[in-house]
Amino acid sequence: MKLKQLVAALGIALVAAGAACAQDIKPRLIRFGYGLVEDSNQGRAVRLFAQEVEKASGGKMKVRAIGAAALGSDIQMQQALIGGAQEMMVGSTATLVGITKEMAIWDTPFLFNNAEEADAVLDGPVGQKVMDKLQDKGLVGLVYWENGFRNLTNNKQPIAKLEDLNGVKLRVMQNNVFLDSFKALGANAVPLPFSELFTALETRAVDGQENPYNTILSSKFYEVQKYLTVTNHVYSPWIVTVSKKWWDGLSKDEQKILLDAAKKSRDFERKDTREEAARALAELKAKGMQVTELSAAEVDRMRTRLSQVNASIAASVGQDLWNEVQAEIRKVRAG
Ligand code: TF8
Repeated sequence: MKLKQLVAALGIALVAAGAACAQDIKPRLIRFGYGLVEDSNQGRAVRLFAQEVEKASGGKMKVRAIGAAALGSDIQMQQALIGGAQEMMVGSTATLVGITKEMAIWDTPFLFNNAEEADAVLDGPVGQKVMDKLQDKGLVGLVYWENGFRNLTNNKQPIAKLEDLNGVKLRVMQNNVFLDSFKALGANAVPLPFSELFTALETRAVDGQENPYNTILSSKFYEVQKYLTVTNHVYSPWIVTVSKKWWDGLSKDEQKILLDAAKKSRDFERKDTREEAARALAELKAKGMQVTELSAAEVDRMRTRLSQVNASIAASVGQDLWNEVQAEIRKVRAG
């Protein structure tokens, strides 16, 4: 390096260091838990978040990413955040319904027709409003990520029509909307945490489950499930949350670093998830899964049957919130 360049480089380094000093950032260790394996869309996005936080804080804030539910199921981690024993996590909004009932709005079957509608509503004022409800309960929501449109797998028989679900023992998330939805479809719905799902499928304690293609692939459900039916029955968001107890002790600069990194991770995660989802079905077929596409008539029957649960969702989240979400969706559809 020439002297002139060296001086210039030093100058830049000094300015950067000065900026970091002017900010109020303390050494912090952030335990960030999640349920899927490291080699998953969830794991990749947590790693990106960790890198962004370390970069923006000049290495002062360190994120320890802990996957595969090693810190517990979604529900156990939520409690750890509320109590202040863990700083951050990402998990399904569906598992938060016991804490914040408004989250159930996102479990409405066939609520969104596509990912663009989901992004617009979740990132818009109603999505923020629902997220902010967490604050009274000791959690701070930062951003929604995409879990994705859910599809059905089972080990009993191909599901090509509603009646084929009769008596199928199906694991659902620990959430009443999912329980009621699959009961309405005729399945024998069993709530279980995700962390117990692979074993439950393997030992045939349950016949089937429903999750996006990405998860069916990353969690290797194809090893223990033969049949996949493309239902896209609901769009599942993930949500990145922080312990409010811990968040309230952070400086404004530190909070901003986390929020900015969370937004970057959201944009990365959605893109990554969509790319993976686009090729995952072919991969699942290649791994030996037998895929059934439902006829349009069967999708309609399923949709009609599932609309039975709408009234109870509206009652539990409040009719006003229900109406607001419907209005937002109409706005997005109108372009
Ligand atoms: C489920 C969810 C899970 C997520 C994950 C553990 O079926 O879709 O994949 O909550 O964060 O439980």
